[in-house]
Amino acid sequence: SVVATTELLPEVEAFLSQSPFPSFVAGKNFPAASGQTVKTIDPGSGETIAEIHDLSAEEIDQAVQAASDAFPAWSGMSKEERASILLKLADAVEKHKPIIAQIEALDAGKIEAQAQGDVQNLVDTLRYFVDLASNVETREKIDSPGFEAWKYRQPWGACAFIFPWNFPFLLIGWGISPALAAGNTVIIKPAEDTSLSAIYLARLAKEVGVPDGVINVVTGRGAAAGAALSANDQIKRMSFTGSPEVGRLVGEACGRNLVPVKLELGGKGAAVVFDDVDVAETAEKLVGAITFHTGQVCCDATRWLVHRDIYDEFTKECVKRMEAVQVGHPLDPNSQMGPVVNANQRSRVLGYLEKGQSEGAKCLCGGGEASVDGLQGNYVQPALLSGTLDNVAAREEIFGPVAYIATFESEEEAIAMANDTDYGLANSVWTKDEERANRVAEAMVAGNSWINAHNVFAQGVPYGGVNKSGVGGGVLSPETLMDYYRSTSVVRPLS
Ligand code: TXE
Repeated sequence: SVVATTELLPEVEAFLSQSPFPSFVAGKNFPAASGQTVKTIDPGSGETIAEIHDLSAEEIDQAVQAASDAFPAWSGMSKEERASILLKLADAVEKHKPIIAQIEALDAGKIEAQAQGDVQNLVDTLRYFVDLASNVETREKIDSPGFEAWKYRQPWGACAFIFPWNFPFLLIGWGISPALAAGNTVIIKPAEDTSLSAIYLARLAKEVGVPDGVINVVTGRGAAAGAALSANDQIKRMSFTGSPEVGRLVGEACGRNLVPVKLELGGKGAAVVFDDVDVAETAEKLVGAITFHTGQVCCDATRWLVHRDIYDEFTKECVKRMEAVQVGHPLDPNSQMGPVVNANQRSRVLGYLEKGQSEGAKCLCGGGEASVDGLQGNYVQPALLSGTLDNVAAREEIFGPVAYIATFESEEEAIAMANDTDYGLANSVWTKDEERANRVAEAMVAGNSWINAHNVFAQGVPYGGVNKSGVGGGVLSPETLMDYYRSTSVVRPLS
């Protein structure tokens, strides 16, 4: 058995026993002709749980062809018919939630209850965009004196998506839901560490009647399969979520082919904490945010900017809570925080802790590997560093449960500190003063500002980054849906 801490659902055992997993293209299993595979490891136990096929560039092109071939029939369907198929998929995912969540927990090292939330999020996102698309006017009249004019909207064709390993299933929902609802077909490239839930979804889609070729999943290494997908000039749109380094490569490839691209990249968010807050409650929420999915969250608050007068009390409250976090296997119901995704990521986190301290930061708690009884997982302790913001650990994205705390005296100084970053994804402000909260929320340069909260999302509220955190518009909103239609202006002069 894979983990000692719990029994797997029989459906999950049965699914995993089918390894090695081919990709899924044109409604069929799609193996790599080379026979090459990539191992999928449970980050909580270090055990190999499955293997996935590693597709070649040529095979990636075949998958894009399959998506292009499926486009005329899918886009030609009535809105109602398409909606009913997609809603069937949403229902089926909801019904299989415990199975998908357990696969995701094992594959991505995600606490099972959180994985269930991710699965439900895909369901809700899909329903939201299907509903929104049903109200989009295919022909929208344009008022222009002397002309009869209208906008004619159509989907683009085959849209490609490259996803990271931190929210494998949820991000698929954010990405493909608007594309499919608008009538596009999709090619999904999940991260090589976490491809299982995507494969499960593609198979489920086939079962509920999503036509072959509408949802394709291609698996394999980023540098080969991912690069081939971004370099394919038949895709009509590309969406990438992941590191800024790879985002640049994907952007360059799409630029050469003149393919529109959406990039959702990293962050180094700030939480600005004023001296009028309830200190214990704010500490509780911020420790909860930085330990949520082991800090592998791009919109996390990783820089905690705290008013000088409450610094001592605030750090004491945070340390107490960080030290009490129960680290353990994602399928153990007692665990509050799981492992990081792989050994590389653990070295990265520990490396930043070391570099940060060698540049003068003080480590107030945590800062090492965590051991979980009998398991060889990639566990780390939540850590709190303190110091000045010129430190490497305060400037670069660590992507682990590490917060960096610094002090400020005035509102202006806090805003300047929050904005002193190349990133611009998400920040939060914490104060009982509503006016000040609104002012600071609007003054911080980023796609998202939260007030007395962090990491809160709703379908309909745009989410995305500015500056080095992202380009091409965000996700989750009516604007996102419109990105997945091209429009033709039709004009007839009346005289
Ligand atoms: O991400 P990559 P990695 C950050 C985080 C993390 C670091 C490295 O700081 O520590 O990135 O993570 C595919 N052409 N984020 O290396 O490489 C790859 O297969 C095309 C933040 O895992 O960006 C995967 O599907 N595709 C981020 C996807 O890109 C390529 C979430 C993301 O992998 C490719 C993840 C290439 N040349 C990491 N190389 C966030 N902000 O949400 C790789 N890929």
